[in-house]
Amino acid sequence: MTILKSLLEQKISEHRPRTARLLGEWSEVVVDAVTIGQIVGGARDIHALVTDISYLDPQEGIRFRGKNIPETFAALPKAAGCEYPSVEAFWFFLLTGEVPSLAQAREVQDDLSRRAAVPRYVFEVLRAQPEDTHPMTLLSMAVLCMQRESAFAARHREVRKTQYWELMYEDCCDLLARLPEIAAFIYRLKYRQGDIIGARSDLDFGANFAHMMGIPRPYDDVARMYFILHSDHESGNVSAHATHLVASALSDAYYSFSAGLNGLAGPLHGLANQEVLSWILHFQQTLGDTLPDEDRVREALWETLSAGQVIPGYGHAVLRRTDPRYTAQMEFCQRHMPDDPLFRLVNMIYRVAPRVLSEHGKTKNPWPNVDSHSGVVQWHYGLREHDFYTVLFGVGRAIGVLANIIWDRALAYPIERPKSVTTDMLEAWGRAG
Ligand code: CMX
Repeated sequence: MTILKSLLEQKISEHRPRTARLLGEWSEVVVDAVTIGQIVGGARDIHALVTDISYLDPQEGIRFRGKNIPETFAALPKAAGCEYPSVEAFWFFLLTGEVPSLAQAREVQDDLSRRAAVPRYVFEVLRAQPEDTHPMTLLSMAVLCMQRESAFAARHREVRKTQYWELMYEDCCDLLARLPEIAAFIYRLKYRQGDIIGARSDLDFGANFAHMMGIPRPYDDVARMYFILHSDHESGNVSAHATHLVASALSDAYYSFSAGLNGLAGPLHGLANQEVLSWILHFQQTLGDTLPDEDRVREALWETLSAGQVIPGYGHAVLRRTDPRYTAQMEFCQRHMPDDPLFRLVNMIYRVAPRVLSEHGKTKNPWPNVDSHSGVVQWHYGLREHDFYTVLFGVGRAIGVLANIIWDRALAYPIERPKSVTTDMLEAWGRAG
């Protein structure tokens, strides 16, 4: 057994009594009240889910296992010559809450490498799709068609419920390990005339992805940074919640993650990073190469708002400040590409948009989210096909949601089934005050 799996087993057995106590002693303790506004308004802010993998504070942003983004990057081990920790180190950290040594991270890398071979039929399924199929559809399809490989689906009836997590762990590791090759295949099939670059088993997750994409250094570090930043954002966002919801029916990791990807493909969620780039490029086309002044940016923002559109990459359902995932990418750009014209334009928009959105007066959060910066970095390193950007988000998101569904099975969380009511009932409660 790997160190990761045995440590995870230990953490799970230490944690189980806590869940048992919550259910046994404190089950009836009231945590939250629910208003009609929340019932009609997308369950916003209702405290109704539990995860220990990450927590999102509205002011401070995300913490992974208690560490904010700079603390996470500083704490996790980095291989020689790398600016960012490996995805493998981060996977160990999310699953166990413990910072691995470089050797432990390397063991995860070897384990994932052994699992990474993508079945041939996946490539055949992808090649068979019409040329204009969206890359997110291809990614979700690739994940879904591997469902026949699921160890959980095949064997969960043969084991005790307390062992379910082990089958889920096997599936999640297999699935995670295959994603870089699947994503890079989709990219090169669609945008590089099918000129596929084979995987290398000696490289970590980020470096292997960069290699298969055909993009030189420092894109390996861009990939590590990007996947870690997009991994998890607690449990209520659409992709995490959809994955958890589907898994709660004892559906396996393939069914569950495919569902999460389908949610990520919505323009109000992950697809926003594609929309941001389209919006900025459209704006840049009308201006030429010159950096616009603040008045021109303000005018363009108002044009979008007056057309009844949202400003993509701004606003958030939980956050009420600049997203620290935005800041982390901005700092990367300041170090590596300070003079990039798109980076300078994004900075200019950042100076103007929060004020415009505040004047517009609708959004509760006028500050940028992660999606308003992600495309700039990708564009700079030559990845200019922006309908691919959400696939990158999806590969990163796998790390968080797959860690979550392993713990869901370990703690035997039941099938999710909130109660719905009718409009008549809400009106009656409304009238009664
Ligand atoms: N531009 C214009 N209007 C905005 C806005 C924006 N960026 N963000 C919110 N609003 C509007 C909403 O559309 C809503 O208007 P209506 O009352 O007419 O429906 C109003 O402000 C209130 O919305 P809110 O409570 O502030 O935000 P929600 O929790 O409902 O929605 C989000 C959150 C992210 C969907 C929304 O801010 C948005 O559409 N942003 C643009 C798309 C985007 O960047 N999405 C990516 C989010 C991060 C991610 O998940 O990847």
